[in-house]
Amino acid sequence: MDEKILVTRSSMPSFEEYTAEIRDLWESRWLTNMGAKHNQFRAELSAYLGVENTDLFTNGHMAIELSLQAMGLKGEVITTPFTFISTTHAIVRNGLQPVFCDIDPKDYTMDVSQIEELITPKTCAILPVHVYGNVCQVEEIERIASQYGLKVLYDAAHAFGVRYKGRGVASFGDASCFSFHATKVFHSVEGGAVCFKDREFGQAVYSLKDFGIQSEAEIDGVGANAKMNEFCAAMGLCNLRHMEEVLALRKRVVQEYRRLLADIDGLQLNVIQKDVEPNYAYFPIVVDEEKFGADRDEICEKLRQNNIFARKYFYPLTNAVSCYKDRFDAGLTPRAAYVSRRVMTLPLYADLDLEIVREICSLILECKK
Ligand code: T4K
Repeated sequence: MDEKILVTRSSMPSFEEYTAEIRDLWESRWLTNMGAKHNQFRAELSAYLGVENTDLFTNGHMAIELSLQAMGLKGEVITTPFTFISTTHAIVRNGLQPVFCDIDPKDYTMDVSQIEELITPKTCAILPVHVYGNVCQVEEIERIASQYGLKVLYDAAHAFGVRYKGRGVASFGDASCFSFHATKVFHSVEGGAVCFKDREFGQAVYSLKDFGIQSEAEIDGVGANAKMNEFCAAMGLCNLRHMEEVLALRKRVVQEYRRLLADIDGLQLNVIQKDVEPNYAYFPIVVDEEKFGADRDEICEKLRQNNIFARKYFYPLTNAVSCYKDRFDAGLTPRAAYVSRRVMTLPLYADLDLEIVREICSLILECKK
């Protein structure tokens, strides 16, 4: 392959569409601190996602971190280690204790059958992740949370636009956080959002993203600066207009991967979940080296030699990274550890040529022994 094929490539509106969107910023000179584009983007997102309330942030990480803070939590948070490091960092940076639940080996989300045994008198919340856009078992999580009086904050960084039983995925739980990073299905260059039901939570999080400022003389929270600026909101407004097109293009890529890699002994493809309208965010494969005859790392290397850069999302587990050395025990989540050692995500983006998808699949199949 002459050109480098990376795991993803940002979708963008045309240059003309974006410059038209930002033109009035040269008139208003209002560039950040909850300007007109911020407010318009926020309203359009609530409508698109089918939720009552949305707030915007500089990135998905700050959405999670400040949402946890706004919930006023203390103690232990049950979560998954099979995620991007942001999820765990957000808990730890709030002075909370992550308690790791193992994953379901079929869809890689939290294994809900193990949640109750992890609950202690210190448990205050559950932070599940709709990993790869796969929807967690939201009904069972809701049942457990209401039985034990726990908050539920979903990390929905991968799940933009996903619907479950006809409902936007962010309408479940107390709140759900999205990432609008450039690598995501939908992006605003950098950006993030929280969708929520409770208005008091909304007021708290709105103030926390602006240093905890209530009014000029009243600062009632130890906040941060996590406001989305107008240029990012403008990119979000443009990209939102093209969501259907982007989803259709991504679907075409996923279908081609599925056609060529289905039913290969030793390769587990991402699950097709019942009642879920997916967003084709990632294409993970889990390689069983005994059945396939080659392991995940060999396949990654073979692709790399051919200028194709798949990624090992999510390896290592967040409970096994060096900054948490001696603090957590990845041995307590053995199924997550199994998947993490064997998973890789293949290149996937809207304008990925199907000819390249076919080449990637034949390189993978060449590794089979
Ligand atoms: N929770 C979960 C479950 C998440 O996955 C994430 C983020 C978060 C929370 C936190 O949300 P944010 O605070 O990030 O909004 C990337 C992203 O930076 C990160 O957003 C994402 N998850 C994570 C899974 O992936 P890296 O370090 O792997 O990105 P990088 O720079 O290697 O980029 C990957 C590929 O994307 C590149 O090979 C090419 C392409 N790319 C990259 C950039 C920066 C583009 O096409 N355009 C770009 O501008 O973390």
